[in-house]
Amino acid sequence: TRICVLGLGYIGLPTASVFAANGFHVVGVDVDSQIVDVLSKGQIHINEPGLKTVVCAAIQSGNMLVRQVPEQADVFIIAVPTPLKDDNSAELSYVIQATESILPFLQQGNLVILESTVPPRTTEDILVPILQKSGYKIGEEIYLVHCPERVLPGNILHEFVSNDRIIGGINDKSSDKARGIYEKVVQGNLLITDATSAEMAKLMENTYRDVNIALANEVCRIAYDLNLDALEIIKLANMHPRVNLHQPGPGVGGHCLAVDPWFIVEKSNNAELIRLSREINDAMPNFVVGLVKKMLDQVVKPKITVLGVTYKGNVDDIRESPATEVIRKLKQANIDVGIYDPYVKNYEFEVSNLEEAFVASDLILLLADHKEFKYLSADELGFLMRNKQLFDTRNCLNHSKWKDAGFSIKVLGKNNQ
Ligand code: SAJ
Repeated sequence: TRICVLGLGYIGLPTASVFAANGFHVVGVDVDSQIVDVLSKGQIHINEPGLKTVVCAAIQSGNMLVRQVPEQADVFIIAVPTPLKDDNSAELSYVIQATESILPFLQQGNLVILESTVPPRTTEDILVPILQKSGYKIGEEIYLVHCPERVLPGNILHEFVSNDRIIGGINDKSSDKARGIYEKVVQGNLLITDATSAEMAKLMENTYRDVNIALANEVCRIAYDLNLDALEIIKLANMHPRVNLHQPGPGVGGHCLAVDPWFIVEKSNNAELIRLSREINDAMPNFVVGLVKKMLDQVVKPKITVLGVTYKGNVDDIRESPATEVIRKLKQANIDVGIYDPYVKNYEFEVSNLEEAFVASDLILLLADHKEFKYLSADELGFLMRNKQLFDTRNCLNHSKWKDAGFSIKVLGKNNQ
């Protein structure tokens, strides 16, 4: 079986290489010539545990080719980005372009799989009409499913294989065809439904998490009003067998939770809690900046060291990262900011080396919980600083170590320290 994967990003690249590693002949397609160049040389443009090995093996075995334009295949998998437009609606142009790009190569019996996350009804209302232009009967001669990805960045390869997978066909024949492909590589259950239910179920997974984090962030803010420790309260409440509050943080980022709930808001006026949760989470960077300003109100010309700018720990992805908003607001307040992040090279702000980021600093502001930060030397870094203050918004460092080095410690949510 020959598979053509369109889009070689965080989802498309693991998908293409895992299928290739399982014996499928895969053509990976990306419109970006730089990505095609890098992959052809056996390098990868994404930092994801284990991915380089699988991609190299796939390319060296000859099972995976990388191209800038699609080719004929039995199965086409569309895994291109669906970003948010300024008006908070879905930017579907990449999905539309990718679908149109396969039209000249479609043959009777082909299966088209949309993996990109999309607003409900996109498969039925947008993909079906585009594919009809091929002249084939969609559902009878060309099969079509929405099969949303569910993998967690940082653990993609494991989750790709072991998670259950939703397969939403535009008809039963389409779902059957897709099941035949995924059962070759997925060990989890394959859950068959219709395309629109699959779209909505995917969006609800990330919305559930976003709403739950908004609740945790609200507890965090209430705790500041009441002089309480929100983290302790969440921990205690979670001892109840049916309660699972998530953790507060400096905001919710990434290409999924910060984006997907809007795809529901776009389609229904009844998505009130969903919209409010987005707004609560989007307000967290400003809340954190307010706390930082209080910590520095005695300091003339303050400098802050930001540790970690990615949207969460142990990934290199800066899309929708709350750190960007925090840094922008700090700079607007004329606060000097030194940034250290071992995962990030290209960023809209300058990322320094460790020493530059810490020298003459008045406060360490930890925004992403990279595992490497646990091993930083509190003594040596404290020696470089002007004032020894630490604000840990992820509650991830060993605070007694920093305290012993003379730091005063604040943790987001613990207002009664
Ligand atoms: N976050 C908190 N508090 C928490 C958990 C997370 O503030 O208790 C923040 C993180 O710091 C980050 C954001 O939320 O900024 C999102 O991180 P995440 O680890 O929750 O999720 P993602 O965006 O990396 O991946 C999610 C996953 N969805 C769910 O767990 C329901 C993943 O399975 C999806 O495949 C992925 O979205 C996707 O691509 O849709």
